[in-house]
Parts: sequence; C-alpha cells; structure tokens
Amino acid sequence: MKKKISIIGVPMDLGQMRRGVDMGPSAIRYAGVVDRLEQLGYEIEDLGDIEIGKPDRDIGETVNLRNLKAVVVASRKLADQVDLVVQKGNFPLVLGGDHSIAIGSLAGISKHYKDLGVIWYDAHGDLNSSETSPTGNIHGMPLAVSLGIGHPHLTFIGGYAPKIKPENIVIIGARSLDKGEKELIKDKGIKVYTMHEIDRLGMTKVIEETIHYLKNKTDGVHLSLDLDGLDPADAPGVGTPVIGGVSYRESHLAMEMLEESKIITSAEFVEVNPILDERNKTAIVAVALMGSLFGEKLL
Ligand code: EXY
Ligand code: MN
Ligand code: MN
Ligand code: MN
Repeated sequence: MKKKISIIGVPMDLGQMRRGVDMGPSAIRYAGVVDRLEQLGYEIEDLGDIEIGKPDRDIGETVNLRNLKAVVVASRKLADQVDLVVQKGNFPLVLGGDHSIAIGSLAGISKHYKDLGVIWYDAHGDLNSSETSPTGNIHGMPLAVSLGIGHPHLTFIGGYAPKIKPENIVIIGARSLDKGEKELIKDKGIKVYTMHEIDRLGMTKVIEETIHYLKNKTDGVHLSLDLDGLDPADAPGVGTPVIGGVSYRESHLAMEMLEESKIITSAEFVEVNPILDERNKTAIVAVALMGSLFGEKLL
C-alpha cells in the first residue's frame, strides 16, 4: 500500500527580504497539488498552514540574523507538526515559504533517523552562519544550521544538534556560493554537484551517483528542493534567481529517477514567490516535479 502523504504549508517570508514568498503554499495548492497526487493513487491529508508571527521588532543579541526570534518560533511549530506526521507513518510534504523552513522540517524528521540523508537541490549552498552571511538572511543558513553550525537557538530546535552528518548530504545545482560556504564545503567534505558537474556528466549520471552515494549509508533521505535550483527561465517566481540553472526537463528526470530508487522519505518544495512569478508558472513547475517524484508516468 502507498504511504499517505501529509501536506504542511509554511507561509514563511521572514528568512529573507522580498515579500510574496509567504504566498507560496497557496500558489502551489492553486496549481493543483492535491488532485495531482490523488490521481496517482495516494491518500492526501492537507494539514493547512503553520502560523507565522510578525517580524522581530528588536534585534537584541541577534546580530546578522534577521528575524531570528520569529524564525525560531515558526521552526519549532513546523518541527512538531512534521514529527507527528512521521510518527503516524505518513510521508511529510512541506510547501514553502522561504528556505529557512528547512530548519524546522529537518528538526522534525531527523529524530526518526539515525543516518538521515539530504539532497539539497539549490542554486545556493545555504551554508552560511551569522559570521559568514553577506545578508543576515536566515534562508541562506538552513543547511549549516542542520549541521549544528550557527546560533544555538536555531541549531538546538527539537532539543538536539546536529540533525545531519556532512557525509550524508548531496548538493545539486550550486552556482552561487559565498566564500565561507566554499570553505565549509571543503572543510567538511560535502558532496556537491555544481552546474559544472551537471553540464559535464549529465543529470542521469549525477542522480545515479547521488543514489549510489546515499543508498547504503542512510536510513531515509529528505529532498529539499529550492525552486531557484532551476533556471529562472523555467522557474521565474523566486526571490534569488541565478542564471545558468538546471532545466525543467533535467529536474523532471531527476525526480523520476529518485522515485524509481525509492530512497526519498520526506520532501519540501520552497522559495515559490507568486508575486515575482509569471502566471503561477513556478508553482505549476513545482507541482509537476512533485508528480514525477511520486510516480507519474506518461504511459
Ligand atoms: N548566499 C546568499 C545569502 O546567504 O544571503 C544567498 C542565499 C539565498 C538562499 C536561497 C534560498 O536558497
Ligand atoms: Mn535554498
Ligand atoms: Mn536557493
Ligand atoms: Mn520523463
């Protein structure tokens, strides 16, 4: 029997500065996510949206960590929800919202796995901390936070740190990495397929290698898919677009191969910003990729 899918919306826009990404979950629902997955034979429960507070009024001790308090509160709520979904035996499908929500997703999921793998599909590394971040935006930090690097209010959500191990991470699609992020990647030996490797090897080989790399050493794999991993031509509705990205077709193939491998145990689709989009294209692309990830076939 197919696992039941629990959808959680996270209308978070406090991890960065461009308004509109809080409407991402609505845009993805409007693009038909529930029908699309039901047609594949899944039972879906839509748990609605996590409540997001207001921007922090004082910065207090939180230098270079914009809206730390509000992000921490929302991340705790998301972690608790995701935790319950995994406890029930359902597949958590989280809809963003900016990428800071991965802090809560991973805090809720990773306590159920001894060796959680993470596929980070993104133009960025999201490996900054307040010391290295050029912006202070927490959406540029969630992968570092999950490795236990950063402010303890973030790294200890759920009461423990770290959530994941560097050798269980694969980043795919990177083409905009800050100096501190590059140093961290080298220092921790994190596996990264930048656009250079994707161009040279092709997506088929990249995903085959990713599956091979993660399959035997992990007991579950979380897919964190930032729509800005795709080229802005295919996914224009994102806050931090970077040219030269992965195409829709390559991404669709990646999702199909991950589905065939059966390694994915949870997923999130983030950074959909309908205000910056063209006729909801990015949300439609996100839903199409979810279709492929859950087994949609042409014939
Ligand atoms: N590296 C830049 C920063 O830390 O501000 C940009 C981060 C963008 C993060 C996006 C969501 O992936
Ligand atoms: Mn990201
Ligand atoms: Mn990104
Ligand atoms: Mn195909």
